[in-house]
Amino acid sequence: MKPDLFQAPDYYNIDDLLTEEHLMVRNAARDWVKKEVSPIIEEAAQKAEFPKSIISGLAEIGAFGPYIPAEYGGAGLDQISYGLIMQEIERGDSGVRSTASVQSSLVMYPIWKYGNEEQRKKYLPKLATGEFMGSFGLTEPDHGSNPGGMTTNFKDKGDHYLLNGAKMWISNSPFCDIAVVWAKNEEGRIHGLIVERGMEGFSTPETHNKWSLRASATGELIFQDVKVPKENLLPNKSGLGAPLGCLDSARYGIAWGAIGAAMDCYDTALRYSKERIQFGQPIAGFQLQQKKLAEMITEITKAQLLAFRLGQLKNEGKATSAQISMAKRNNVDMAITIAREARQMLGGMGISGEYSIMRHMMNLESVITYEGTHDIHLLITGLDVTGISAFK
Ligand code: TGC
Ligand code: FAD
Repeated sequence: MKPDLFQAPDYYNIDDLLTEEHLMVRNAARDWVKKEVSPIIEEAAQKAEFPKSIISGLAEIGAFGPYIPAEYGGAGLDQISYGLIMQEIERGDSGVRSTASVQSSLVMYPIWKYGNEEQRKKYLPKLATGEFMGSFGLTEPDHGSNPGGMTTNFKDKGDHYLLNGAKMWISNSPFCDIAVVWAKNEEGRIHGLIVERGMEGFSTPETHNKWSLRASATGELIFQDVKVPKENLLPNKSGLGAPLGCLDSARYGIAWGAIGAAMDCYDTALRYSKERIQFGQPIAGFQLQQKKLAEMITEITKAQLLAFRLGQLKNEGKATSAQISMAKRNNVDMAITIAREARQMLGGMGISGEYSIMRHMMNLESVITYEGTHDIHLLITGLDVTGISAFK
């Protein structure tokens, strides 16, 4: 892969809106990605391997639990810092950002928000350092967009719960130490359970042959009469709103992360187009190429402003789920469109692993699907503005 010469676009001087802390956190993540992710990520993606060697670095830049309080090992940062970290990591690779999103928003968040003090103390510090890695099991083979239909279930056996069912498409599953699993009790009420690797009847087979998110490990979570200790049930929230609340936090991070992937594609295409000579001049001088670049920087700037404002609302505790859906949907769509256009600007070189664009483009096919598909988020906005659900 070519050396990482990334220069972040900031057309509307959004850096002026950031605090010293935001800039420090963002720059630390940016430097780390350049030094530790860029040199290894292409090979990891080609081999379809999650590069475990970066786990400790992710922990050091605060990517595991950025907004979790320091008393539990988190970085104690605000929501804009969290977003900026996700942006920088996804600038490197969406799969690496996935690992951080799952760990922070889908594993640490529910333990912090819905767990008891013992659970927080037992798991959060180890998750923050990466000593424990987590996964989040909501999706099932027959229930993706409609998680409320899940069939994974647990029965009260007196001194323990007996868990049965299966989850699929689970990021981090093949190597996770713990899984936050959503399952129905005998009354059909959804609860979160912490399942630990090593529990009898619990297995995590890897899903192979992915053309997308190849540097992230994806797999299943299978439960065959798994005895889960009663103290592993998250006691403080139940119902579908519990997992969906975690998704709000992860979707917010993705709204920022997608900007990172788009910035990398734009920056690569801009540099390439100024250097690539055809018909005796740099292709950047042709109107058709300028149209692509001008539209890219316009869309990136709009996405940055959307994410920044959403971050302010989140910091104030005012961001609604529907606002988060809009930002996730818009920013991922923006990024995938830019990746496709940027790939064309590199001509044949656009499909080569010498450049990051094709990897981003393929990764974004997962990002536009997981955490709620593009169409599901549109329906969430539709419901919000009309008051009428078009899901069912
Ligand atoms: P609905 O009747 O609308 O809602 C059920 C209950 O949930 C509440 N609720 C929310 N609460 C918090 N945050 C949200 N975003 C919420 N959305 C809804 C709602 O108020 C209600 O509460 P209550 O108290 O009245 O019971 O549910 P529905 O069955 O009609 O479904 C609605 C729908 C389709 C929007 C929802 O289920 C959905 O978002 N589907 C998409 C599924 C999804 O996003 N799955 C993601 C799996 S995890 C993943 O992809 C991780 S990838 C990680 C990575 O690698 O980065
Ligand atoms: P389906 O729900 O079957 O949807 C198929 C199509 O139908 C989509 O286009 C969808 O938009 C459309 N559709 C569905 N319902 C409606 C409707 N009411 N109206 C209109 N159109 C509709 N899940 C986890 O729980 N944890 C993870 O860590 C995780 N990681 C993932 C990693 C990867 C790489 C991928 C690809 C997925 C991951 N997922 C994870 C699962 C992901 O959240 C689901 O794939 C996603 O929610 C969509 O579900 P589905 O694939 O079953 O598609």
